[in-house]
Amino acid sequence: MHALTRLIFGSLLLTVTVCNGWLYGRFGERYQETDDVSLWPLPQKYQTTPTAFTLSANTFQIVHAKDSSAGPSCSLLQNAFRRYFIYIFDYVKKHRADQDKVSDTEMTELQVQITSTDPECDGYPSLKTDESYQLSVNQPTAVLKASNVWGALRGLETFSQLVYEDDYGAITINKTDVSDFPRFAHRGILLDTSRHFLPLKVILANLEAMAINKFNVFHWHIVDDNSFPFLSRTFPDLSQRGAYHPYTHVYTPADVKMVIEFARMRGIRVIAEFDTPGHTQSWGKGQANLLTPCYSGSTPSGTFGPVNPILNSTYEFMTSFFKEISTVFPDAYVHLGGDEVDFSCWKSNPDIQKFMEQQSFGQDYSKLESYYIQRLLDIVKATNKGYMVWQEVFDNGVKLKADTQIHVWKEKPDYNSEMAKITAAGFHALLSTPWYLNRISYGQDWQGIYKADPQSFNGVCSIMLYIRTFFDSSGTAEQKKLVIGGEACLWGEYVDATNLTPRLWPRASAIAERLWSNENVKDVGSAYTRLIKHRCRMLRRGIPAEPLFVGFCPHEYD
Ligand code: CP6
Repeated sequence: MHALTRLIFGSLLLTVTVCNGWLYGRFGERYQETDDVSLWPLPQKYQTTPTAFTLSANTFQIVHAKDSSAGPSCSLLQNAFRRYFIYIFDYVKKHRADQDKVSDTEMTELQVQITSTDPECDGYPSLKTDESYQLSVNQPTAVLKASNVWGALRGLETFSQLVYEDDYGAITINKTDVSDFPRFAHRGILLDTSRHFLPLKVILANLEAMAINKFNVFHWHIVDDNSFPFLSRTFPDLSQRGAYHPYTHVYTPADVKMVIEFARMRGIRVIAEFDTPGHTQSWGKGQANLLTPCYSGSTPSGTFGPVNPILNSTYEFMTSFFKEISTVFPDAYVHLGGDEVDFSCWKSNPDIQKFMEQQSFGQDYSKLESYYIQRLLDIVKATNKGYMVWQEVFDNGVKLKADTQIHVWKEKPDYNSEMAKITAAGFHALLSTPWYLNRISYGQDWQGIYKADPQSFNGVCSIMLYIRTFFDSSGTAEQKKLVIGGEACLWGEYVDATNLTPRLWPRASAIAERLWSNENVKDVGSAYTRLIKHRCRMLRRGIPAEPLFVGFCPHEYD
């Protein structure tokens, strides 16, 4: 396809997007878009030129720079080099024979230079990880600089996105400079493996798609009411009796290890959620006396409610259980849920009623919920983990550790005021309300998803914010700093391996750009053009992402 070149100067953007575009002007960068290149999510800052170089699979290499602190013993990088080499050349190999045209403008090398003394090859990414990188594409070598492997992974993805096929089918990259870093540190996707079991390969395929979109947190909503697929070594009966199937529909310790390592290789944290005291029906099958017996009148009805908060045995169980969890999942945070607790069963139970009286809780069952969560938080704190919780825990006034992350999901009250309230109280907040991808509707719902912003709770545009912060230092900017990011949620009631990937992609990509790119990047028209190409790229990489609208992809039936 003809490579139409458009040059848009930063100053033009300044006049077009009056209050939002000023950052472009200040950086003074200019854009060149071709029909073939499309970066997603858009880097913070980049400058590209019409000067084109060619790449050949027989000569091109991704190598460690001489002065890099990482070398061939860094298996994380070796593995990433191979992945991106294949993405750059593999589909070409399949479909073209004559790729080795001699060229005097050939680019033969991408040098990867890790600048910090500790490259973190064998470590895990965290909330504090520096994911920034600088990429300079030039002939005969391109240089990718990052302080650690995590930034290098992001830069390799960007490099691979800059490569395109020119009009004659030659693998091409333009002279380009990129300086990039994420807007938010927490850019997550929630998958739910309780409503439907998700085979390991579906989870791994979506971790790969996440890396392509620069997501960095896999929020694993691993168990819930419907099934308990997590195989606990301490309490094997939980999955033996609580999973949909005791052997085929469980995640063994080896499976969990594989997910964590596959994610680590892509700079993705795995945060497991063990949601209590509600959403725990499946726990009751393998752990006697854990759930509250419900009563009808003065006799037990045979059904069970939330975790029983009045028994010591409950807290002894939770202590052993979360001790195991703290060793299985290396991330510094665990998600403890705490959402949607149904009080009717607690209300029906005479022992609970007696306890409510003793504690002077009156008829306020949210006090009982808080009592439970408070004790649970102390248990988890003792395992040296930080915790995330759904917003109800904050709404109910539970005393929380200062570094607690509050996860906003409810429609009411509106998420902006909830985000404002949480950050005003000094807690870290992350947003999911507008990003419930399990909800579907006819048309281009990605646009509304794209427009939502975790920091929209204060000020309408950046210049307003700037003026406000300048004259009023009462904490607005401080509040915004407490927003760590957001998560796309794909709840599993209507989703299994057959429809998960196309339902998630490219709709989650809209969230990826919101959470990575500069806050000024919000033009839906420009996003549409790039997202169509990004979706075609995902198809080419084997991810069955659904179409945005009518049209076709080059290579779609190759
Ligand atoms: N499961 C759990 C769910 C949901 C939540 N928690 C949920 C609520 C509303 C919608 C979708 C999902 N299925 N454990 C809420 C956080 Cl629309």
